[in-house]
Amino acid sequence: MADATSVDATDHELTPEAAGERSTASHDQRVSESLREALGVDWDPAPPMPHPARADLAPYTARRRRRLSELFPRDLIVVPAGNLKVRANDTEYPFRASSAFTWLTGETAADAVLVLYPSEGAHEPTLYVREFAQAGEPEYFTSRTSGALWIGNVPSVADTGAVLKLPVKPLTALEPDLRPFRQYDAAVLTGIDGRLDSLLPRGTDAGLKQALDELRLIKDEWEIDRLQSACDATTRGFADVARELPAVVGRADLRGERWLEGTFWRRARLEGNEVGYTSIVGAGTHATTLHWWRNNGVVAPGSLLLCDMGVETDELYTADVTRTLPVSGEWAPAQLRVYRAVQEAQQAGIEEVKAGADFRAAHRAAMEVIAGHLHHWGVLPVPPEVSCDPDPDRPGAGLHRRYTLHSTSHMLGIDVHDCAAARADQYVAGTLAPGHVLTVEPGIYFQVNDRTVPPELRGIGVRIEDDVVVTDGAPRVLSAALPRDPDELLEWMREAQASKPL
Ligand SMILES: [Mn+2]
Repeated sequence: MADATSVDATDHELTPEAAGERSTASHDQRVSESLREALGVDWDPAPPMPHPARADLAPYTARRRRRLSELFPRDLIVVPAGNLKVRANDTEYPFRASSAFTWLTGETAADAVLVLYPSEGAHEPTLYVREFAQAGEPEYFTSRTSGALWIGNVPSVADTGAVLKLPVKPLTALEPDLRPFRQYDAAVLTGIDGRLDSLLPRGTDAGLKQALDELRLIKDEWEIDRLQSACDATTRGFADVARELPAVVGRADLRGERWLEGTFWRRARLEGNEVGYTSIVGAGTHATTLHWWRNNGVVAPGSLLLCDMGVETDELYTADVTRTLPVSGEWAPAQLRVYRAVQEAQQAGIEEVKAGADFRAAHRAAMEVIAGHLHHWGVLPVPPEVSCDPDPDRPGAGLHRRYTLHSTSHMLGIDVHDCAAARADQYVAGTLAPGHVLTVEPGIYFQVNDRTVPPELRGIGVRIEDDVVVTDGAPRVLSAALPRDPDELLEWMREAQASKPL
């Protein structure tokens, strides 16, 4: 940061007087009296900042708020976006609004709060948003966190209301508006905005978090369109990685995994908000570590590269996709054997993603395929039907999990592991319905130090992950543009490597 003159490191409520007298950051210069006076005058209004939300969103958020309202007909409902979090000293992490808040409003700004006021069996919404200090106000120049000159303007209250199509007030109105409700048992999404929690000391979750996660299980058409966009951008990011892969293979002077992580991240920033979760880029034996996100390894020739990466759109919907690539552009026989087994398992899983099926059906189908191959290879010492028996007390049950480690599916949406607070009967023990979006992501992981595995298979890790929508008919694979067939994957890599980056 090149901020030589700011006086306001952390306290955006700093008074003009204090701003003139204090230098709160160690590297700041004091603002002279003359400068402070000069900065207060002779400005035209700061250029307005259009609200970034899509114009077609408002009818969907209105419907979502109505559905929430119906579940809590008499309650004051309060859902905050959350606040900036300190990374170190006076620097913060990039802000990312709470998922339920954005789902209900389309807003993504820090400190914003949605309040649904009960009114005759329904609710009247008000969105409170932070305004930034404008030209002529002292903090226009002096505040690092809310000075429009310092960090850029934000959309006005009026423009926010016009785009999101709901009543909007400045954040300064929140405290007085909530004062009559201090003794009220409000339903608050707690633990996200500490200042808000203190405004409503009797507020409790009251089942709100669970209700919101259950409402979010079924995606509307707008959300599926955004998830498709996330998958399309993710597909382009994978092509970027495939294109740059040859440049890092075998380069001991480069941290090849880190380079490729950066390659994907650039695509995520170009086409969306960010990556939806920390990218996993594991070459060679790192592919057998499920959450390998140190991404600091060398990409050795002849190894496999497992990339689990997803672009999060500006509206905060994320893809969650994994491909495992042979870095030198050809499969070694042992690698191909494992890859084909995982692909067969994934296909069996995807075919179970249909309305009326158990959520766990895809997992069962994928595990039966994998256990069959493991047994055939002499790795699994019991028949697959024994290992896949759901009765944990049966001798031999679950032994295949040593090599598969994780479940095959989770819901996907604004959160990569979406709707985690939904009750089991609505989610993991429930039934699939049109509008559910889930991953299908089986894997086989042979640890390099596993004595139960034939030496030629040790150190091989393969996962294939796609994002699938439940429809009234066949499953719709949002990430289908990325090939999964091992031959098509090689052809796709060659095409990417023959293409120009821009
Ligand atoms: Mn996943």
